[in-house]
Amino acid sequence: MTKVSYKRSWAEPYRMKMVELLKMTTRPQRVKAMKEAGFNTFLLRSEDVYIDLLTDSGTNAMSDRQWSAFMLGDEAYAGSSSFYRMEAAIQKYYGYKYVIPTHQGRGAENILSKILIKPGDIVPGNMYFTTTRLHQELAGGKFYDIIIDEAHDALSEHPFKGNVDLSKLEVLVKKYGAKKIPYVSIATNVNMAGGQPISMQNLRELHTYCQSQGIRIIHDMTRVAENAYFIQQREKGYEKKSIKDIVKELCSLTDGATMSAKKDALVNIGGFLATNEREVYEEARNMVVVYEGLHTYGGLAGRDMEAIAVGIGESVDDYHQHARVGQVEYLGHQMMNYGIPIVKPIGGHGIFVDAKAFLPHLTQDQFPAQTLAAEMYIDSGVRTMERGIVSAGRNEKGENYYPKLELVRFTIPRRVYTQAHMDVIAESAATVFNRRKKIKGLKMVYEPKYLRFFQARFERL
Ligand code: PLI
Repeated sequence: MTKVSYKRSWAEPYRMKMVELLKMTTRPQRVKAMKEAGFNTFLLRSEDVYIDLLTDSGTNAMSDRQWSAFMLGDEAYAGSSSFYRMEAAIQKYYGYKYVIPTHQGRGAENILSKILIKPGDIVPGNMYFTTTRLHQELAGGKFYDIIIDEAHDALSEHPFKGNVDLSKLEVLVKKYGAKKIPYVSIATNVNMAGGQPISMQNLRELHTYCQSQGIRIIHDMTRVAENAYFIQQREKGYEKKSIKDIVKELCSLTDGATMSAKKDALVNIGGFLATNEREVYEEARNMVVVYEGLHTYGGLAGRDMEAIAVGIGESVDDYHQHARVGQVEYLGHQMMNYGIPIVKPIGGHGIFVDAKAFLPHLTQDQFPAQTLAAEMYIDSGVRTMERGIVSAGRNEKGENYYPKLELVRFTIPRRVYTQAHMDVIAESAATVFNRRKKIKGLKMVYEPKYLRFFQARFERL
């Protein structure tokens, strides 16, 4: 393979052969749509959206090779050859021994949590993710955040904000004992911190410590190749290593994994659970039948497994990652040039705008991030997502959590939008930024009981 030259501009290692036409809307149409959606971007109809940055999950564009592989899908109920091709790709690129397919990431989280966690157990992790933590809690565990403090600081420029603070883990081990900790939950490229990576050195030190204590490391490898890209770019000794080799090394320092293939692996649906332990595999193989489907399809069509097998290979290509993260960085730099406050360093899957700094005249109770997401849509039809007080919800006493980070996520789907789209997004953010002082906050007029950010409704103050 030719080495990527990072001295030159990146460009996409593909060209377009089919395009999806979008509906263009006017400002009055968008004002109406936003009102009807109760100022919640989750409640918009996607046909009213011009550039959809709600999530990078399942929104990727598949390649010609993935679409061709679709036609090879073996839809047999049992023993599908598509499963064996997906299993072989996972073993080859990630190195895990045993594989159980699931319909998406949370299907794997459900099964693994049920197998490994007993009521009263402690699950430390490098920041939570919503579904991951919920499954740990539903299995009777309690999540503890052991990520470094810098991860909670939008302004910290630490190159590896996904790192674990080992002293926080040692405190938990001393307090509860290693037997109460079935595993440490490690995400590669930490979503909630802004798509921030863990370093190889930090993971190696964690691995050594966990081995000495007899504690597993379970890897949420949803964005592992993007994490590997940052290691290649930032960590000493990895400059000349390929993303493929770095991904394999990351996985080798962990004992098992859950994966949402809808992100890194470049597909629209799918996931899996992987483990190196025979007993865990045997149990998972039995349990998947209850929740997902037989152990050779786990809720997926044969064609989905074919697309995952091909997508995994494409995701570890150096040129692909250079263009993927390069595009996110391009947008981030455009926004910084306009003076827009964003979480730094720029993450792997999106730009996280600091809504508290963007709209300092709004109190957190006036929902600055929710407000900004609504304003972005009205300005240009760009759909983003609130990650602040609305997402954080309420505690057991019914009081609002007031999270330190009040963010709007501009998530970039893979291989979907062009550099010109990035310019439009940045210009729109700048337009909103220039009239920020005139922007009024929101009040919540409908609040659902669970995961309120999906369906809550708001009105302008
Ligand atoms: O959406 P799933 O069930 O395939 O995967 C759940 C999931 C697990 N871990 C991490 C780090 C995620 O980011 C994740 C899903 N993320 C979504 C949907 C997102 O919009 O970020």
